[in-house]
Amino acid sequence: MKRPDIDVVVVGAGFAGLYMIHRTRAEGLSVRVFEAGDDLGGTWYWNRYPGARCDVESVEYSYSFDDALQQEWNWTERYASQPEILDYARHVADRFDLRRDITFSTRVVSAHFDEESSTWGVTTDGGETVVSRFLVMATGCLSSANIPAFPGAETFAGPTYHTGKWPHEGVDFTGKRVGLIGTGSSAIQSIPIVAEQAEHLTVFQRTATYSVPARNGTIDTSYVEDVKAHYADFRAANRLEQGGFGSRIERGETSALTAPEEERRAEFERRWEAGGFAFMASFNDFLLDKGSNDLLAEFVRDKIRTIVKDPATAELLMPTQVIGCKRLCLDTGYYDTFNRENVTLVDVSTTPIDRITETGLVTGGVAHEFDVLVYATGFDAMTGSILKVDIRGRGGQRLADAWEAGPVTYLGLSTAGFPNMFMVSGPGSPSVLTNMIVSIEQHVEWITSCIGHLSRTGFASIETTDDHQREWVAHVNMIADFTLFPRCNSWYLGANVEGKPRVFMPLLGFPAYAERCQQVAETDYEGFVLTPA
Ligand code: N01
Repeated sequence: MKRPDIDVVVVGAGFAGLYMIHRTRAEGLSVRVFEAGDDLGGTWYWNRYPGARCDVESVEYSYSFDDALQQEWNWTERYASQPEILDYARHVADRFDLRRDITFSTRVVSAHFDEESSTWGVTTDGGETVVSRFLVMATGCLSSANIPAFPGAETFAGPTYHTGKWPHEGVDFTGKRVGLIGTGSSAIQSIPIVAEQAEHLTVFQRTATYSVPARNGTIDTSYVEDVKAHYADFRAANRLEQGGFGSRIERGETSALTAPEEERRAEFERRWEAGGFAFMASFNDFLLDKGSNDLLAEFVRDKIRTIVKDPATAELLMPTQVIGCKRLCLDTGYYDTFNRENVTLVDVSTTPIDRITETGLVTGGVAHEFDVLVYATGFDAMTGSILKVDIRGRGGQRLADAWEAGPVTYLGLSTAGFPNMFMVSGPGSPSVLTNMIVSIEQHVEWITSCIGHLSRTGFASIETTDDHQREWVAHVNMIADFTLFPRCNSWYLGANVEGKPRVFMPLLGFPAYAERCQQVAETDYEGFVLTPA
């Protein structure tokens, strides 16, 4: 029988891994975190591309578990930049003495379950194997870079970068001709800044994106004072929101279809001027009714027509898909950047990228030349980083095989055949459709209280069943099917990665989900089999 070296091994030292340390210690258990980077911060450690910042307001995108922490930390901008969020993560780690349980620059390569001892043997790229009772994958939803396999990619003579693996020393584009592939959130934030520096920027767009002004700026101190005076209530109200944030957003309670045209336009206009995600809340049915969605989409297209001077470029920049079924982008000067003389937009939807060459790329038989290539091509979302680890459960079954037709989980927390393994914000949980920190706190609290309970009551293992996870996946998809979300080729569906099974992965509706998790815990972990030691 293998004897565990430690109670809990956690993979990843982002916001989830950090909070796992704090809560596991509070349960009186031992924990060790392995982190591939040489410092903590996860998403905010890796995504250092120009302009990287959060699209959830800073007073909300922060931990709520400690009142002194939320009172003492001061954000400087409405939407925090990557360096400031990373500083915050470091501050939290130091304040709660978290670093001593983290092993940096170490990637977990495999985790194999031993049925006899109900333990996980976790092996790192340094050759160390640790035996733990529990394994927690805190690897993040958007942490496995997606770089499409363009023929000839290795022949490009200049430097190449992916937005999610940006060099720590930064990149100086001065005097360079830059090619940038992609127009998602990362591209939309970086394009205006790269354009200011570069001699020329060519953007290769496959799908045009809806973007709304962020209206970022110095944080309003009287607003912060007010939030801080009522922080507990503010957090509690946010946890009752669909996305775990935005309780102070004014939400329209009627359909856009019933509002008189003038009133509707005025409301859209008011929200466009205010900036941020509140734009999607002017009426209540944008993600339920295509007719209503069309009205909002057309408003954004009108804005693009007004902002972008060249009609052909404006036409190309106009998205046609449902607005909101891919993550809405928030920008600072994105569309206006295409009025610059040194920026060219190239459509690669009808003529995909044929190949990368030594000096650029070829699309539709036309060569485009540049010195530097930036991939803003997103991530193998939600499952990519979990499946990069060779995880084997009961009977040596590989997780990659169990998920061959798409990820199957119960509550997004656990998967059958893989006892004592949990995922933080896994597929099937609200995760990416929420303020991630709210979801992370809810998951970490559930997982650690479950592990604490099992330890106190003498259970060796916990595992969900095939039936429960099948029902759960059906539930997640049924809810998505009520909405317009499945209508786009989004990364929520795995549609951005060639060959990835098409399954809607995140669950809509944070409050009902959190309630369900609570009920499960209160009913002796309904849906799980608990095995005594
Ligand atoms: O990635 P994306 P991202 N040929 O997948 C294109 C969060 N985030 O890193 O749409 C040509 O959105 C692809 O085209 P298409 C946020 O949740 C948040 O930008 O698949 N193009 C798309 O344009 C976000 O949603 C923040 O047709 C190809 C782009 O690459 C998520 O991270 C900031 C291609 C990828 O866009 C991911 O955002 C940044 C190909 N073969 C990120 N393959 C904030 O908080 C892909 N593309 C503000």
